[in-house]
Amino acid sequence: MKKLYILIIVLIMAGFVSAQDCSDLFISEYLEGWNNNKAIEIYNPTPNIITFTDTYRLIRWSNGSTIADQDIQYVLPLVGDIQPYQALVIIQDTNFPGQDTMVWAGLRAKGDYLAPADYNAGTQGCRVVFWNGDDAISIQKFTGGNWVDIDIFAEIGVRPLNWQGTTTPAGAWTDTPPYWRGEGAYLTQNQSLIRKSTVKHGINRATMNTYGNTTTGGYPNSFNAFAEYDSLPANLFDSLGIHTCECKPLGLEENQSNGQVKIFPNPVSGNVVTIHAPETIESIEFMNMLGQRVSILKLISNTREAVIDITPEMRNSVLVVKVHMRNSSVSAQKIVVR
Ligand SMILES: [Ca+2]
Ligand SMILES: [Ca+2]
Repeated sequence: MKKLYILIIVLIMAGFVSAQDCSDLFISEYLEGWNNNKAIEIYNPTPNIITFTDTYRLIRWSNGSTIADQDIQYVLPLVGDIQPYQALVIIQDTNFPGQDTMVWAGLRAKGDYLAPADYNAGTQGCRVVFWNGDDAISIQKFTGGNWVDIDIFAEIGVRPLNWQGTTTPAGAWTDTPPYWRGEGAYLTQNQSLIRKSTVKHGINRATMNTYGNTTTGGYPNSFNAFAEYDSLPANLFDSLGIHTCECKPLGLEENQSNGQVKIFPNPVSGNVVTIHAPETIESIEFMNMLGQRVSILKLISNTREAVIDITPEMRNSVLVVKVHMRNSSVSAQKIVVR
């Protein structure tokens, strides 16, 4: 009887918790830079155009708020649409001299979607793109007559502390459990966080409340950013507007660069393999013939050439090397490792 009871609970949880892979929008990059350099990147992991209008909105849950969705200033309706596998960048619309601090030109150039930048205007969405490290953010979808969180960044209802154990100046979620207490390195302040390419769906309320047993640490009050994001230092805008995700199939178009990516030697008999690409390399994956990933390497520096050590797991096999480049093209080639 007890076993059956547990099984039913597990089934209900599974139904609740797991959003379907590659089926709806999620946050692919979070940027909290200096001054008003803030950006959020939203990714469409589906093969279809998704229409935002009347269906999606962005909310900033300021300083641990649980009721920001009831204040129009913290709710930004999204309009227009997003193409398949596109990453769309939302920034502040600081066009005019007189704004307290302007968005830098390098970030401005990456913005697809401009959010209101007058914090005190009292208007719809005027306080959304103003996070400073201790705020949660969510994408909501209008479904079944309700607005539902389909992806949550950080944790709604929690305000993390600073290193002094207070909330002024603003703290951040850190790399050290329980992540909200100000210990360790700040991850949500003066950082860019890029969603890992293995992430295929957002975090909803049910997932957020079961962090403890899933990806990010111990509930309550836990947001382990590294469970789903990689970090870059502040004010780097290079990766805005593009996102690498396993939802995107390798298509013909993407294989065009195959001829230009050079991998040598092949077969590999020594301790290293060298990869030379026509564009800046973002990451390199090694897959076995069953499609399982043997290893992945993310390149932080801007380089078109990588020299990679051959690990024992790579020996005596045929591997597919997928090279993901900054311009979103991907090349896949087979190599033989002896
Ligand atoms: Ca805040
Ligand atoms: Ca990106």
